[in-house]
Amino acid sequence: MNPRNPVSRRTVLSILAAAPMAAGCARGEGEAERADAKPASATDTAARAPKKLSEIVVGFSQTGAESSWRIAHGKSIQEEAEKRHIQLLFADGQNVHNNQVNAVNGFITKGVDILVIAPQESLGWKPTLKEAKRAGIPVVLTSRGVDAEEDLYTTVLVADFVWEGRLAGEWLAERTKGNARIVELVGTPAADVATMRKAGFAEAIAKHPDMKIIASQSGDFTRTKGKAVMETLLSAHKGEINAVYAHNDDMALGAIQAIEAAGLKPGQDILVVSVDAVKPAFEAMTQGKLNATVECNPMHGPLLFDTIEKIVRGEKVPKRTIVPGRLFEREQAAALIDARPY
Ligand code: GYE
Repeated sequence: MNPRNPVSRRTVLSILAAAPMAAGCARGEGEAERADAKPASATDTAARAPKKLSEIVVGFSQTGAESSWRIAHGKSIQEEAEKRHIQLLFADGQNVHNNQVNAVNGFITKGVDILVIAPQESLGWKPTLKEAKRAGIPVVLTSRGVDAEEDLYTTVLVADFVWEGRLAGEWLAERTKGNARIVELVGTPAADVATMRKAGFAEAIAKHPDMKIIASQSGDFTRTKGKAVMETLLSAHKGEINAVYAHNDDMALGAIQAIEAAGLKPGQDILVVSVDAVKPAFEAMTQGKLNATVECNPMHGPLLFDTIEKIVRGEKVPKRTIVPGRLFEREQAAALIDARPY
């Protein structure tokens, strides 16, 4: 917490000052952020420039702490807020959608200046987003999107999740010469990222008639569930499985434990490919247990606060920013592991 900005006094100021900013944002939003739209008019900009950046309060609702990716994401945002002396109120949703909705509603009542939401689930946000819009509080989505009209939020910072799934599928097709019996460990099913990583992978393997998903189950993006699901599937499909596609590294790492416990060699008897490229995945790659991972960069802090600063200054921001990634194979891991930032 920034000692120069005690919440109690600031909250009152925020509520008073949020109104003009809100009116400007609510009006300009949908159009102002599109690349082809005209920038907000001078009047709009003036109307919504009420404060110094050091005076704003950002309310951040995080999904929870399900994965190494998520920890790095939250840390990047908190560190960047501190660096810029911007007050950040942090609410840990503990991976429960309603906790997040309640936290965000609380932030709106408090009168924060900006809402940052990393939504656990994509559905069920419309009433809260409408309320934020009515109160004139800009909403920045990070790490996942929501299923709601575009004018209900200002901008979204994500990766191309369909592309990630497709890349994992294409890699597996190449490695297995189009012949694989695959277990898919799905992320949180109500999250857009899981749907999209599933769709991209399905699209890539559809071109190969001998690539079959023999089981597709959710491990909720956690290592514990990834391991438990893999244990069950290994005994249900004894001797059949020769590849795992996990929607994140944590579930892949759990699956690797289950494969070893079953007396098999992950990375050899069963190929494992996942998404995120966190440091523990690089460790598994150096040990030969994970074959490949598609990078999904969690370091959203600098981009997020650049975006917030633009919004506060009344500048145009794109409706969607795609954070780029790439695929890493285990052969590259040893040379790169020390430089991995997360
Ligand atoms: O890949 C996974 C996390 O939303 C992009 O959520 C994020 C995903 C990430 O728990 O590890």
